[in-house]
Amino acid sequence: MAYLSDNSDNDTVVEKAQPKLKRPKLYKVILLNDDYTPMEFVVHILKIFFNMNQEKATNVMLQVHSQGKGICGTYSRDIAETKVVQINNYARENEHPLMSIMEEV
Ligand code: TYC
Repeated sequence: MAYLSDNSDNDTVVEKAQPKLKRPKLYKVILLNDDYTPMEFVVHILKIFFNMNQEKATNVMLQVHSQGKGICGTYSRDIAETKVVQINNYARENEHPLMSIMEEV
């Protein structure tokens, strides 16, 4: 959009207004530690839901294990919500208490 700015000297000045586009919010998908889920199952989750290789998945799993939680990735709201639901359902189907949550970046 364009508009005429104040012009005390009567010159016509056309300026561009800033386009009013807001960046979509981003959400971290976070894995929480627990005492029962086997380490190999957590590594498996990180590989299938976040496309991590063995080394990366192992590092993230150990970070969650030692720090209590860890970031798996950052996504739009819809993608983050879907991942959290799928991970929590998959863990439950396999009878593990593993939990993921999402947090706004
Ligand atoms: N603490 C678990 C164990 O000792 C392993 C684990 C890691 C569980 C990460 C959950 O998100 C998790 N078997």
